[in-house]
Amino acid sequence: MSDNGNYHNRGIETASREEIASLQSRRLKKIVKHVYESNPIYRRLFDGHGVRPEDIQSVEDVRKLPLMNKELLRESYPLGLCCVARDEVREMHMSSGSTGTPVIMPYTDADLDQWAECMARCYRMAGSKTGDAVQITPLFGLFNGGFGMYHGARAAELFIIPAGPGNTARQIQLARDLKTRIFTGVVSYGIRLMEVLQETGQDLPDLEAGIFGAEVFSDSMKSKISQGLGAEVFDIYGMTETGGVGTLGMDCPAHDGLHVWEDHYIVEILDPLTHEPLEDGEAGELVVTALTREALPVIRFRTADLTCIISRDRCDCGRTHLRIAPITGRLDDMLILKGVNFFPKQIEQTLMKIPGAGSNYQIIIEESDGIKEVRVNVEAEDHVTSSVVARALKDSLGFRPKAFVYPLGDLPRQDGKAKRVFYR
Ligand code: DLL
Repeated sequence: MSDNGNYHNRGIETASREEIASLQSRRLKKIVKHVYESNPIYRRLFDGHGVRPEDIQSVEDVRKLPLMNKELLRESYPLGLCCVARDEVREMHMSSGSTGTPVIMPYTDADLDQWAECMARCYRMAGSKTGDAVQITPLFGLFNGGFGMYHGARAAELFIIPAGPGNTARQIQLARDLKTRIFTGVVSYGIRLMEVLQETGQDLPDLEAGIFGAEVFSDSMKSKISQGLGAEVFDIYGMTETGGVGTLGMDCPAHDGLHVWEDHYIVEILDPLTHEPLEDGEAGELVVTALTREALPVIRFRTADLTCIISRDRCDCGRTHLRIAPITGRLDDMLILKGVNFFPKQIEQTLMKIPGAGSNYQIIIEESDGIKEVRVNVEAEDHVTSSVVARALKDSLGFRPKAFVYPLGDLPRQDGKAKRVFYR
């Protein structure tokens, strides 16, 4: 299916809006029937909402279906929502469950192909060509990042270096020796790689693209990593519940929003409180219906991720699949302080614009006697003072948090997704 140029599947990636809508309608009907007939939890959910598979005839009918959230997936741990026989399951991944019971995502053979297809489109969109070396740094394990990037790289016919995380000095050596063209990882790993390159005065002469995601990614952090690596950086999106990394898409070389693979997913943006649909351009909660997965297709899944639809027009890259804004944060990440609502991403965006500021930071919410204060710790070069940081934050947030500057390399780092917000 590989294509010349920057498409993995040119026909579908550039299909007209009418073709996409008609495909979505057919697939929605089929998937609703599948989950209803194969899983008692789905059947109860639909019956309780007074909707039957026959009521779903076109893509607009998606709004007749009930919403589901992470809680339902957790309650049905381990495989309660699985819609295929157990002997059809070939692989599983699991979300870390930092807030409670984990969620298991089972995959059939066809699901693994669907995942690989979505990921391969992302690789091609980032400019990779058959035989290019890709260094995959997310964990290979229950986390979906490593294996998803692996399955996709097989489909995109890349030369896979399954490095996993850590040992950055060795990763750099490998990348130089094997002429790595694409680095993939969680955003924090992109930062780590950039820092070690800077510390050791090395570069990666063959690197063309960095594909990073799994964490909130401000534009200023993105351009900083791009400069540090000397490569174009892409923001890749996906989650365990939709089938993993890359399933929901990535930005293209036009870098004007993330293309969502609409032949595989219907996305809606809803008001998080009223669940009413929002207009394009209005920010709200992303709700996703998986159209082509077999083992556990989520239906109107409330992701808790905040974004908006930027455009449904054909993009400069030629693709027609709609574009969403980079994720602002999760609903539960919103901080309210001194009457101001804000997301950690705004703090990141501001810090990364301060000349001399490093890439590692922490946001600490201190609460005493019901009064909340925010303290921002950031690594920076010697000439950056805490008052410079506090002033920059005041200008963007509207109130002045406490700011503390640490020498570069002093704040703790962890493998995998970085923890940025701490409560005391
Ligand atoms: O983080 C999948 C992934 C792996 C994406 C590697 C990109 C790279 P989960 O662990 O299930 O899966 O976490 C999913 O992470 O609901 C978002 O809140 C957040 N997230 C994922 N990608 C992005 C992104 C993987 N590009 C949760 N920007 C999602 C912002 C992201 N947040």
